[in-house]
Amino acid sequence: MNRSLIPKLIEEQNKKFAKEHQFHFNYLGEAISRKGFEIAALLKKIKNFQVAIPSWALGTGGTRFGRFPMGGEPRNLEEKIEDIGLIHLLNKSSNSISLHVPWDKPADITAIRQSLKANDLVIDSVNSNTFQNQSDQKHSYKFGSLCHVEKHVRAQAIAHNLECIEHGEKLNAKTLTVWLADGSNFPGQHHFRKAYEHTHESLAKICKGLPTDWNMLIEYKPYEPNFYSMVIPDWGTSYSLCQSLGTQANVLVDLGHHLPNANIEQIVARLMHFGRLGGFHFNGSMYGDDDLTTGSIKPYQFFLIFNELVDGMEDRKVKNPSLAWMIDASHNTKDPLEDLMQSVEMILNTYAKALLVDRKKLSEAQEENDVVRAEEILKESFQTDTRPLVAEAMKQKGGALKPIDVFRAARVRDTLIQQRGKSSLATGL
Ligand SMILES: [Mn+2]
Repeated sequence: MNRSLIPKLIEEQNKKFAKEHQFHFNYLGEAISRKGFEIAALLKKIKNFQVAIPSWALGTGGTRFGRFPMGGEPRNLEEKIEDIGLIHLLNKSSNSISLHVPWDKPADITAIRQSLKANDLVIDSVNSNTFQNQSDQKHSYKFGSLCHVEKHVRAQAIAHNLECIEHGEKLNAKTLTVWLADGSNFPGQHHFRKAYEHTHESLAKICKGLPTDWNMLIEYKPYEPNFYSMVIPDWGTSYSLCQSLGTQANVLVDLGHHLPNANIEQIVARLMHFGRLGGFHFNGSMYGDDDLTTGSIKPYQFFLIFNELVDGMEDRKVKNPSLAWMIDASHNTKDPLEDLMQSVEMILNTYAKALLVDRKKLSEAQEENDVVRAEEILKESFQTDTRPLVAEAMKQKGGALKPIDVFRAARVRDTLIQQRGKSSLATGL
C-alpha cells in the first residue's frame, strides 16, 4: 500500500467537500450554540475519543458454513498494523490495536515497534485465547480452560495468560482481556459451583502476574460456544469475580454478549455506579454475537447506552476507571476496512449525540416525574444530525471529512489485492 499518496488525496477530497461541509457545520454549530453548548468543547471531546481496532477484524471473517475472502487480507502482524494505520490516517480516531495471542504473537519486537511508530499507533490490550487448541499445546480445552476439572489443564491456561502479559509488556500494553468459552453443553456436565471456584482460583493466579500498572478485563457472554451454561454468562458473575480479585480487575461489556432485549444501558449504569466498568466492545447485533457493524441494527439502543456512559463519565461522583474502547467484530460481507470505518464514525456520532443531552433539564424532568419531557429530551439529542461535528473533528486532526470516500478514491483494496494476492487470508475467526 502506498501510504504516501493518501494525505494528498485527503486534502483534495476535503477541498472538494469543503463548501458543503461548512454549510452544514455552520448550521449545526448555530443550533447547538443556541442550546447552550460550546462547540469548541464538544469538538475537543470528540477529537480525544480513540477506538482500538482488534487485530482479528481485518480479514473477512466466516461462519461455520463458509468464508468468502475478498482478497488483499493482511498476511501477518506487520500488514495488520499497516491496515489499521491506514484507517487511522483517514479518520485519526483509531490510534490503537488490540492484539490477539497466539494469532498475532509478536515475533520481531523491534520491527513491530518500528511499524507501530511509523503508523502512529500504540498497542491497547492483549487478548488471550483458551477457546481453541493450538498445535503446540499439551492439553485440550475441549472441556474448558480456567474452569477445567483437571489442574494441569488450568495450569496450562493460566500460563498462556501470563505469556500474553509478557508479550504485552514488550509492546507497552497495559491491559489483558480475558474472554472464556468455558461452559457446558448439557445438564449435569458441569458442577456449577466447582466450575466457578476453579475459574476464580485461576483468575486470581493470573491477577497476581499482572504488573502494578496493568488491568485485567473480564468479559461475559450468555451462550456460544457452549449452549447450556457458560461459566461467566452475565455481568453479575463477572462483577462478583472482579470484586473478589481486587481493583486491577474490571468488567468488560461486549454489546453482542447479551440475550435479546437485555437492557444494556442499565447494565452500564449499574457497573459505573459500582466503579467497575473497565472496557467496552462495540459491534452491532440482531440476535446475539452477530458481529455486525456498530449501530447498524439498533441505533437508538446504542444511543441510550452511550447516554449512560457519558452520564457516568461526566458525573464527578462516579468513581469509575477510564474506559478502554474497542471494536470487536469479525465481518464476513463487507470490506472489513470500510466496515471498521463505518463503525468508528457511528461510535463518534453516537458519542456526540450523547454529549448533546441536556443533563440538567433531564434531571429536572426526572425529579418531576415528567415522563414525556424526559423522553423527548433524549429523542431530541438522538435525532440531531451530528455528522458535520464529527467530520470537522476528523478534519481538524488532519483526517478526511469522508474517510470511506477517500478509501475508495485511492482504490486501496485493489492495491492490497495486487500486493498481497487474491487469496491471502488473515488469521482470526
Ligand atoms: Mn468481545
